[in-house]
Amino acid sequence: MYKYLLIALVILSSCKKQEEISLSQEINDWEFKYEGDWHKAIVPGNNFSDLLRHNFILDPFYGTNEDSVQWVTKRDWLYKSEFLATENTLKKQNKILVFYGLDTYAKIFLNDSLILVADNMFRKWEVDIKGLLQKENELSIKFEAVSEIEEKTQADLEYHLPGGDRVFTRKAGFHYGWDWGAKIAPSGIWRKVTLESWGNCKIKNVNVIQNFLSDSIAKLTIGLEIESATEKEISIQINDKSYPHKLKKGMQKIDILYAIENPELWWPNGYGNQKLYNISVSISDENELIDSKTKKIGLREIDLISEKDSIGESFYFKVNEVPIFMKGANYIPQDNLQNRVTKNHYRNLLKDVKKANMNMLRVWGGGIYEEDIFYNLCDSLGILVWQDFMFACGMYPSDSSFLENVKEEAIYNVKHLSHHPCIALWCGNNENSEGWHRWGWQNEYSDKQKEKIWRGYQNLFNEILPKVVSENSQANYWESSPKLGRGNPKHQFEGDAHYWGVWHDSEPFKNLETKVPRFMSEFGFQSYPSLSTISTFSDNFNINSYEILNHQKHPRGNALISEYMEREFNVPEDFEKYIYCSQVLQAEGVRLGIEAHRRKKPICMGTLYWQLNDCWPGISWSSRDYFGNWKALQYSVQDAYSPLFLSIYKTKNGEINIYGVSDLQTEISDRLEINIYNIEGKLIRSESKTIEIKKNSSVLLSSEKYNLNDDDFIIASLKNNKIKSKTLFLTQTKNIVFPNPEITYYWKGNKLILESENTAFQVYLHGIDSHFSDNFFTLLKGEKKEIEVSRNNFEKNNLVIWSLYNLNK
Ligand code: BMA
Repeated sequence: MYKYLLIALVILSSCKKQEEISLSQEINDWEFKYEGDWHKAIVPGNNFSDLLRHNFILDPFYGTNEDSVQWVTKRDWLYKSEFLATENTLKKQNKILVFYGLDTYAKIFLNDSLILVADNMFRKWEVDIKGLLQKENELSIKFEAVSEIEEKTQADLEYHLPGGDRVFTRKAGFHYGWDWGAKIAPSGIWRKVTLESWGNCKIKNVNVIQNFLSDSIAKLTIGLEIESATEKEISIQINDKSYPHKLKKGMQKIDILYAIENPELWWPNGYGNQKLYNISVSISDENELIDSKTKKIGLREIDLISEKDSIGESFYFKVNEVPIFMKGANYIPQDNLQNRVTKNHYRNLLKDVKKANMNMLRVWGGGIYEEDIFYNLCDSLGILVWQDFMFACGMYPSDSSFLENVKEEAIYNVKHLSHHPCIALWCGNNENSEGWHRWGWQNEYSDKQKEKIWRGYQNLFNEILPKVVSENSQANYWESSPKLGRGNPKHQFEGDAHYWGVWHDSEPFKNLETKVPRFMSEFGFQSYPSLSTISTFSDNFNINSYEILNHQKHPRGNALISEYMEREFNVPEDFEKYIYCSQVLQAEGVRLGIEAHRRKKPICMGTLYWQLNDCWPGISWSSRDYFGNWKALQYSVQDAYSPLFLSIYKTKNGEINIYGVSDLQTEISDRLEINIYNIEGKLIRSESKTIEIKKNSSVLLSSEKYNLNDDDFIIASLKNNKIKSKTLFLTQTKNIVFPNPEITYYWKGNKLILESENTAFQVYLHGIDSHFSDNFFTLLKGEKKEIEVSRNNFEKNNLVIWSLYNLNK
């Protein structure tokens, strides 16, 4: 059935001569099949989501269903849609179909003519359909089974490449399964499709270059790419300024100088406002609008400072001349089925990122170049983006067609994102270089093969990609994260580092205090998500049940969690207490690392823990689970990333050191208070002194040896700024006998007021489906604490309150 575009026409662009019609779900019926009958489909989307909607497959996230859906990936899939073109469109001189995302090997037919063969999910494809568009049209797409094409490609190569067959396909790496995610590799039309038509002239691209920036003026070059079928006089309008111009025939680049007086700068979160300016460009002839485009930009300078120094080689970012300590996390895609990630998912996630005092996310190279909304929100919230190109943990082909394909992908994505003030860095790949040099990958190759593979690497990551970045943006480029693997002792002194001695090598958390690199771009520890999240995929609450084991994708994951847990805690037998304990373990372990990194400023200038989020409800390194629930780590990070911060720890020699760490741009003076309590919560010693913390610095405020019992605990605070350190214990939790805290509470509307008879540690509010403004906190004897409880529909009586007392009793 044709949908009458004449009636339901959605004209996305605002001008008269230019028309952009969505062929995605808003107006078009799509159908899909792999054999037999056609069934309704939703575009943008993918085969898994369409199959799920018809109940043709079981929920792949549930139980062990993941195994039962693997056949989907091994089939070819067909999608089709019939649509009518309007008289208006047909009359236009130029008509193209634009596919913003095809996953992955696709043959596209319009009215039975093959118009495109696509082979890269990260590219935008434009196809000229001038002679082919009719009134009634059928668009059909055949997605070929990825595995078959990969096998064929492999057969032509004399050796296997590290990373496996996935490296042949320009498709999200995590679709093939990762150590935190399921193997669910969808195919389909994953981004929108449009039919664009225009007369004889069109703006193809607008690029904004910042030539000069001072308090009084920002000098920009607005670069326009215009395609015109004829020579003609036009007027170019940039915001409220007009420029007459004579167009040539064909594609042309036009550079126009443009200035903004008294500019307001764009700053990362915590350093100032995120002022954004609209650059609206339009072209018209004889007073009629031909085409227009708007870019939202921010005025800022971001430099990656990587210079030899007395320690090794620095790695830090300067924004508007201010060296900025980066506080953040590694980000992965939010779902295997990207169509399920709504605008609200992006808003909620990035709101939480800002709330956690972060200023940087790393978009990791085994995922996707994110949706526009992601970067728009990062722009407006002040979250800098470390953007990996989509290459991770492998070596990639080096034949010319692969490289050409990748080059086009890079050009499109770099251009597409270049105006975003949030983009701080383009990074070539994740761990390919480390893998090649340190993971034994080279062992299986002859010298000639090794040379060929390494030359391919060099060509891609040291020539093609940096060239694309410098030709199409003003962003910084970095070849690989990390610069050096942890097998190379220099990793601690040069560039960025991934420190996985803690976790992969079972090293104690304490090692994070000594192995501090120049910039920690990855480190982390796993935990279980909450019981409510686990309940979505299993009702078999046992860490060794098939369902739960299937949601742990790291081969030694559960064993490592238990091993570390035994070091610190009396491992609980009760399943839910085990979850709680795993979260506290993760939160304290990662926090210890973050604090050490921040204390070492300016030698270390950033910490991005692995990993912020999940793509399914699994057991992983995330601080925020698939459903957006905060694990203990998310709360501890929010605190450990505070701009003004007290870090307390016990040195090897037994001193209690207290550092003041400030990301503020003004000096502060305050009174440091050090309170020591016994385990009953009685204050046994208190001292205070006046301190000063210089702007943007880290300083040792106090270093004392105290004669204390093992189960005493210490809290430091800054009186005027109302900053509190974490609660420092002097021994492992398992050695402490906690008194029953006897917490009482009452509700004041949606506010929860708590009070404790004795001191309670890691107070864990749960049992109701809600979000707590604070959780996993210390509640001192007699202290009253008010907690905001958001989300309305919860049963107040179901609230359960635990603390470390519940683990040890
Ligand atoms: C890092 C990442 C991922 C991986 C994580 C946890 O090195 O780059 O490849 O998921 O470690 O093992």
